[in-house]
Amino acid sequence: MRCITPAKTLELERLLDSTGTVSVVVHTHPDGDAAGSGLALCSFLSHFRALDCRLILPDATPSSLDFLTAGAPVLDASVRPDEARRRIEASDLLFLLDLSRLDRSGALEESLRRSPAPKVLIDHHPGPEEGIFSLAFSETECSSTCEVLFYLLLSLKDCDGDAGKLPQACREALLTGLTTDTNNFANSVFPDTLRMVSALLEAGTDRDAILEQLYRKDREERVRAFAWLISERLFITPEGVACIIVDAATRDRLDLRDGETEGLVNIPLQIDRVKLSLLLREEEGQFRVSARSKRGWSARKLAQDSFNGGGHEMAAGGKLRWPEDIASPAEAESYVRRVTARFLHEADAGQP
Ligand SMILES: [Mn+2]
Repeated sequence: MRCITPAKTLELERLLDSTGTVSVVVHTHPDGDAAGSGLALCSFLSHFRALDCRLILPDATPSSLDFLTAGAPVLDASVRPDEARRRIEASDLLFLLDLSRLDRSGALEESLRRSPAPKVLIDHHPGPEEGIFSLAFSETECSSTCEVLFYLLLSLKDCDGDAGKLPQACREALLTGLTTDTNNFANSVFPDTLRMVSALLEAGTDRDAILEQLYRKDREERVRAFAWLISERLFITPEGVACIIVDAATRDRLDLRDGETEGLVNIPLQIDRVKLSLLLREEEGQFRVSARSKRGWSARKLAQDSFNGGGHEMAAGGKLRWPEDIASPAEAESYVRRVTARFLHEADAGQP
């Protein structure tokens, strides 16, 4: 992996040798890759270095990840904000994982900016923030932050390239993040991604058990809600943009809990004529937007141009606000129709 050089690995060794209290911070609405990479790093540092390492989550993980977080050194800053702030202040080394800019850490941003501790970035998003990280391991041509972290951990003297030396909890967390970020190997799979999986399986990591936890433990209400939303709320524009809008009343009526719309945005992409898929869900007085695209169309550009966001080429996100972007939530559909029609006409015009 290009972002991991002997000089940077040495610098990380030096930072780890002179630290006692470590905190790991990930992005808001932590998914399998954020929580998985954070827990894998904590597991590694406490196993090999006996460091006091805590994962600080800006808010809760979805219940599908309970099997990872149960019993782990995790602090949810939305539940215990003062403790999270004090913990960051007391840390002499900070890791930022699965985010490229500090504002992705939500309410933790201010404490992080104020801290004089060295900050190490490990991430796979484009455009890392300049001037804030002492050391950055940032690579976009890979599956996940877990993949960057895996190759970084192997480069340290503790395992000397042998994945079999990683503690079991570390290996499981790494494979979990890789699995969720690739949508179970449907996207962002590179040769090194499969080499990593081979090494983890050879080391005895139980992939079937992870799949069972991630994909076969849903609440019945969630599966029925997906079916209802696809049947009743999905619209597809003449240009081939699929969109599902979940307002707060609908979410409550369907009893959809935090994180339970994860994955819904991918389903309309199964339809032949759909080029781009959008999911808008109302949260804290705005719509959070997820965008996915098929090859040849840029979810990232659409999120940048029209939804105050960005991300990966085919998997991006953003937000739609009122009154800034639309007059009221009821206008979300007409906004989506208008901006995506323009976007696709411009994209078609730009194609050879
Ligand atoms: Mn990720």
